[in-house]
Amino acid sequence: MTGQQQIYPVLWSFRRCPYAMRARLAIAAGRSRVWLREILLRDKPDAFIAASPKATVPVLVLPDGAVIEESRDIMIWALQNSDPQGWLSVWQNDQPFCTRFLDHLDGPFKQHLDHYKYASRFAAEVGEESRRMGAEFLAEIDQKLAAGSGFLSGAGFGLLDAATLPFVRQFRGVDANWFDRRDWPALHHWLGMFLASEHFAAVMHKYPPWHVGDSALLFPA
Ligand SMILES: N[C@@H](CCC(=O)N[C@@H](CS)C(=O)NCC(=O)O)C(=O)O
Repeated sequence: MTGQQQIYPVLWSFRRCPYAMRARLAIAAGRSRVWLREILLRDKPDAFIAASPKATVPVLVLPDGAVIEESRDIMIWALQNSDPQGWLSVWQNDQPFCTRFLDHLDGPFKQHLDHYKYASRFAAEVGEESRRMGAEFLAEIDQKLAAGSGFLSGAGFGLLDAATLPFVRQFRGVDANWFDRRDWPALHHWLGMFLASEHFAAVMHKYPPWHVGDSALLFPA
């Protein structure tokens, strides 16, 4: 296995992590190939921590030893390698807009999502308030989708859609009944299409956690 590991980068991943999902989506869309190493966040392998002491997934280790440890950078790396579906065009057309959008998504929105999701750890009103604040961003997304092509990335599905949808899915998962009753038609359609898509299915296979000595697992399969 070590000979083969020279050929492809290693992606440290966790199936249910939305950051890791967006990285896998871009890798699969770009038809790059990586050796996938699934980990458990509660039992991180020493080799993972050695590769990236910050110890968050996803992490991509390139054959030359370079380490990419931010999900957006992994997406961009994958799509700069190969982008048959034009996912990067939104980034190439307006990088400042993409950066602002992703900063809001990964910053305030993610924080509201976490407070909403883990509301029981906070005072009761924190969950309610976080849901309200998160919902403001979701309503903006609904309007953007409705006003444009039905996607966040210009004419078609692309970088911003793939970067955002795993988090919207997670927000819905907290209380699907509440979510499905919101008046966000374009957003419901966009999320529904994604969840039913081959793109999504292709990155959600279940893999056992990696252990030293395991044979290498090629992703996408
Ligand atoms: N900014 C990072 C965030 C990644 C992140 O926070 N991932 C979570 C899992 S969803 C994680 O690894 N947390 C570390 C832990 O739970 O120990 C990125 O975009 O890649």
